[in-house]
Amino acid sequence: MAIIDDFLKKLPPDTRKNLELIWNSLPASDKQSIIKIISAFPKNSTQVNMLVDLATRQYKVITGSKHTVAIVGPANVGKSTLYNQLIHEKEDKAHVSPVPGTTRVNQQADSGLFSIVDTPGADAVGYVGEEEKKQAMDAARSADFLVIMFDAIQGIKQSELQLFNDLLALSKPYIVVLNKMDLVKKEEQLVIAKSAANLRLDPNQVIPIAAKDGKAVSDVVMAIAIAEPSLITALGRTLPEFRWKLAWRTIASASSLCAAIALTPLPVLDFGPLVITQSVMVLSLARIYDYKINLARARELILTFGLGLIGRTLFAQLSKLGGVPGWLLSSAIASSITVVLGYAVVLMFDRNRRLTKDELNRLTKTLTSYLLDRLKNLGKRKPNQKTLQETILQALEESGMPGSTEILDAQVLQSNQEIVIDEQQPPEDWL
Ligand SMILES: Nc1nc2c(ncn2[C@@H]2O[C@H](COP(=O)(O)OP(=O)(O)OP(=O)(O)O)[C@@H](O)[C@H]2O)c(=O)[nH]1
Ligand SMILES: [Mg+2]
Repeated sequence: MAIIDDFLKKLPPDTRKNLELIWNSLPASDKQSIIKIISAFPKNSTQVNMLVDLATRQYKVITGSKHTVAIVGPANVGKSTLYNQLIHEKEDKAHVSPVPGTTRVNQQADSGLFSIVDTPGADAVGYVGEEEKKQAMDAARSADFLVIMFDAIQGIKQSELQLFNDLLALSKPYIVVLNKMDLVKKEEQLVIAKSAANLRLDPNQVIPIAAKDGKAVSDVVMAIAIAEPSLITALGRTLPEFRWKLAWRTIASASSLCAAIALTPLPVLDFGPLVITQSVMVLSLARIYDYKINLARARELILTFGLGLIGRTLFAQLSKLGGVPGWLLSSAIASSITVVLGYAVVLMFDRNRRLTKDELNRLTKTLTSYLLDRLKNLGKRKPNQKTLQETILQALEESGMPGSTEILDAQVLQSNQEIVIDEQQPPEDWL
């Protein structure tokens, strides 16, 4: 067991606690196979690092502790306006005015999803300004997540950049929002691009909003959820219309991890970490759909779908055809069965609908064919895990599946196997 203890030591304490729980609930045979696999890794191997990464990211989802989100930025950018949109109780409303320096002290309230803090402008000068900046930075320091807000009209100058760098130095997860976009007429893209460039960010890392407008709330909430998976659980419970979109994030991330895991030249598809990743995914989906389930039951559920067998059979069939490297086949299949599993459990949790073996089989084939097609650009040589994960994530993102379950629903209804997601034809020699 020393090897597992060594592995667990690499994790942050709260993650370690969760992983220990999961480890303890595994049957002895799984434990044995995981120990065998981990023992085979050289010290500091990328696989171990990947598992550590997997554990930290995936297990965060099931901790579900209370979170604090602080809105920080220069004076008068609209922080209190956004805060008012996010909070639950009207009586907690912050004062809003066109005069810079309206908010003088931190104010905290419940958003229903997380606790939210409005802060004074953190860029003012002079004694009062310093005091206010200190307040804002204190709030940022104690928050779990930062919404860093700038003004589209004021743009990013030296003082904004300085503030941004001070906030980044806190090493908190964050999003950047550019407010008052309603005042920008035609040059929207230009304004976003310029602000992003000044902040040394990519334009798609800047979220344009108009805090005055209620729609900003869903943009901001969604962006927080994407940046911070541990909030997903709380969000799914509170906002049913977001459920599939949130579920999709969990599915896509588990699926790309499974693809990376399946790159290893070890027995694929029954591989312990694959099952662990899938179990945690099922557990996260259960949380999103408010379905009571524990880890042992999640694992049982995975077995009843029999996707491991479907994957192995497909692997055997496709490898006989030749021409496709083994790593590519196993990665595409591992990724597909994880998506199919995610969709199947969502159907069960959400609509009490159970897919048949035939339907599961068909979906797996279609998705594998789609992924093989998308992955073939990687060439014959095995890519590194990061490249593979990114390629899978992009392919899944472009599949049309993230928006709603419609494409998958339509696939289930199709009796014709040749219909392929996103109208991509399967490479004929592969299926
Ligand atoms: N046009 C437009 N005005 C906005 C928007 N959001 C906020 N404002 C206005 O901007 C001004 C400042 O808004 P606040 O929410 O008080 O800004 P703040 O960042 O909290 O300001 P301080 O507390 O002074 O730091 C007010 O007049 C708001 O009505 C927006 O999306 N569009
Ligand atoms: Mg304010």
